[in-house]
This record gives sequence, C-alpha cells and structure tokens, in this order.
Amino acid sequence: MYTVVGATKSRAMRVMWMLEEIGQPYTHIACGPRSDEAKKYNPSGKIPALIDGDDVLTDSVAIMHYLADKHGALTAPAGTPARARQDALTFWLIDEMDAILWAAAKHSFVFPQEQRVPEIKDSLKAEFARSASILSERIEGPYLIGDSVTVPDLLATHCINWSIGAGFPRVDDKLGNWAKSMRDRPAFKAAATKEG
Ligand SMILES: N[C@@H](CCC(=O)N[C@@H](CS)C(=O)NCC(=O)O)C(=O)O
Repeated sequence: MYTVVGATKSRAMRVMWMLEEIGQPYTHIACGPRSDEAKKYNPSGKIPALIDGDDVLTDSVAIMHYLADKHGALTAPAGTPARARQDALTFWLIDEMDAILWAAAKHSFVFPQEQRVPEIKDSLKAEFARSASILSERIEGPYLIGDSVTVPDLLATHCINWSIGAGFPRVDDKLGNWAKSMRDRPAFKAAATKEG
C-alpha cells in the first residue's frame, strides 16, 4: 500500500489524483510543507513524498511518472517518440505554469518578508496568461494528447486550479471548460475531498 505525504491542498494532490486514476489504494499523511512530519520523509521539508515499501520518493512529477510507468497507465511507454512528446509537454508545463505559480507563491508567503518583491506578481500573472493561451490553443480533444488521459492532463489541471486559488486572472472559456471536465472526473473528486 502506498502512502502519500503532504497536505491535499499542495502538490501532493497530484499524486493522490494519480493514485485514484489508477485505482491504487493509499494512506495519507496530511502534513504541511517544512513541518516536522514532512522532514521525516524529505529532509528539505518539501512535499509531496510517496512511500512505497522501503523507498521514499520525492517530487510530484517524478512520482506521477514512477506510478505511470510502474502501472502502465496515463502515459505513453518509456523510450518511445510518443513519450518524448508527452515529456516535452510535461516539462513545458513545469517551466511555463508551475514555475510561475511557485515564483508568485515565494513572493507572497514562502520567502521571508524582507526578500519578497510583490511587484513581480503582475509580470508573473501576464506570463501565466500567455502560457494559458498557448495551452488553450493546443487543446483539440478531451485530453491534451490523443484519446486518453495522461500525466500532463493532471499537471495542467492542477496548475490551473492553483492559479485560481492564487487569484490569477481567469483562463479563457475553452481552457476553463476543459479544466472543469478534468475536475469532474471521479478520481479528481475522490482525491480533492480527502481531509487535510
Ligand atoms: N518540484 C517539487 C516542488 C515541491 C514543493 O516545493 N512543494 C511545496 C509545497 S506544494 C513545498 O514543500 N514548499 C516548501 C519549501 O519549498 O520549503 C514537486 O513538484 O514536488
């Protein structure tokens, strides 16, 4: 049985959603970033972590790929051009969405007060809006790639949800409706309603 370490309202949600999608049971340690509990599993205090037997794995996207490869789900097979294209989209989302949201978080509440530069947030919001338009244009079907859900669908939806929570401008209706359809998935709802 897997154990997910990290609060539901953090990047741990990505891992919980992934586990729900692939139908794997898990227990949940709902601790916050930098908490003593988080540091037991990752000395940096960063969440999420995944406990799988004797192994403790870190980084939400690394964990999602680990689970996708291990269970042969939500991914193109490793070592194929299809996987390289999928990975390119995943890394684009990390660069162009996750990193922007994380920078905004750092300048809102993560950094000590004296290191925050709140003025940077307008520029980050504009950058995120550009990324959201690019992503919106690329959506053709129910999923970002092909006819089935893959890791980047979960990552993109999580980033869009995060942008809403962070008070970023709304994404366009096409992308917003797509994200809503992802949030309507039973696996998303099961993970999102976990306590903590
Ligand atoms: N790239 C990592 C980022 C992990 C991360 O920064 N998580 C945040 C919470 S969502 C955290 O633990 N922040 C505490 C810190 O950076 O000290 C991932 O995707 O797991």
